[in-house]
Amino acid sequence: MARSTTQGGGRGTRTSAAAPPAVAAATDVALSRAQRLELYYWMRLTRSLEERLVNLYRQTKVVGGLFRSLGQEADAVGSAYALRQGDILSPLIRNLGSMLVKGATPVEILKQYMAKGDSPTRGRELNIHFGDTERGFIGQISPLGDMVPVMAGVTLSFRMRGEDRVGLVYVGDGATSTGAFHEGINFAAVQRCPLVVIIENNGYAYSTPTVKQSLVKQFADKAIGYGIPGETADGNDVIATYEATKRAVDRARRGEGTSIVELMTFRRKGHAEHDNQSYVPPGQIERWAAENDPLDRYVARLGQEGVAAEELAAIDARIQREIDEATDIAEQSGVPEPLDALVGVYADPPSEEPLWFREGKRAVVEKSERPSSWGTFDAPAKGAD
Ligand SMILES: Cc1ncc(C[n+]2csc(CCOP(=O)(O)OP(=O)(O)O)c2C)c(N)n1
Ligand SMILES: [Mg+2]
Repeated sequence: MARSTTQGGGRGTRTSAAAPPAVAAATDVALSRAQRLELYYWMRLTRSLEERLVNLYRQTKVVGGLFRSLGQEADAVGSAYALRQGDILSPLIRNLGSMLVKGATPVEILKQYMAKGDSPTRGRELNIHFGDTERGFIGQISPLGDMVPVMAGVTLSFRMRGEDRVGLVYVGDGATSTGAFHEGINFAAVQRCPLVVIIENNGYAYSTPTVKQSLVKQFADKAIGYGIPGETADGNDVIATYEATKRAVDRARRGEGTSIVELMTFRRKGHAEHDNQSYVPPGQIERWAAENDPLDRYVARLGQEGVAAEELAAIDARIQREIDEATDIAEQSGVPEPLDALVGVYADPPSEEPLWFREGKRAVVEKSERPSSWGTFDAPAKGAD
């Protein structure tokens, strides 16, 4: 087993999500100064882009729900940063940062959230439900835990083809209670799939706190049941997150199979923007914001390492410019065409000539213009049987 750290919690009572974990001293030596600044860029971009989405949501320009990763930016960015080009990750709704690291662009994200006709899924899916295997992120499906068996299959194919590639799948604390999680991770473990399972322990699944989700002390302890390494890391420390994930990624690439990495963090916003979090004990959100904000912590750390405040301000200004430009472009796009709903879903639409309901000529069109398999809507003639 790899090192398994535990934070907080007595027997059967895991309190870790209720209290910010202690700030651990990091021992990172591998990341260059440019890479450390890059980590800052991705985290700040994630937060600022979501703040722009909140503005658009309040202007009713976002179609559907808005899911925030406020306070979880380090966990998304640090873990995705441990992958190489060619590796594949499977994000969740709170992994905007991971997708940005893997090459998704702000303009795509904005168009997708606004369901524009030229968004990645042309309005057929919302928020960050889209994928691009070339860039290395696959489209998520909503049933919790189901991406674990999907990614077991993806990484089994890497292994069978002898490819030097690794997969990473994100699951929330809530998703660990599903059958799909268990079946997928067990299969990946026994097949020695090069898969890293990131459990984002953010304290809640909708309104259910982790203590009502599972009695394990840490979710990484579940690794014992699958015979694989498990490690818990401070998910609000981007360097610690990167390092823990990198250890698991390196093991997978060396042919040592599947691992669990549990990242301790906290969901500071509701499940989505509509959720007022009335079920969260008073003071808990404020405490995480004041004492354990991943960006505040990283800014303080970069300052100690000699990065000037002006350098970070220049990155912030660049991000604002990029988001403003992306918003202008996204706002100019139109809505999808109705027929886009049929294209590329299961099969292409029938190749027949335009049908009566598309042309508005129902009364004059013969029944035979419709594919026979579609049936007819004609009422029987009066007096017929
Ligand atoms: C099998 C299944 N059950 C219920 C849901 C509805 N649902 C969507 S997100 C969610 C909570 C997810 O919590 P968690 O896995 O901890 O992820 P988080 O939202 O905290 O990132 C639920 C219950 C679902 N999508 N799939
Ligand atoms: Mg959760």
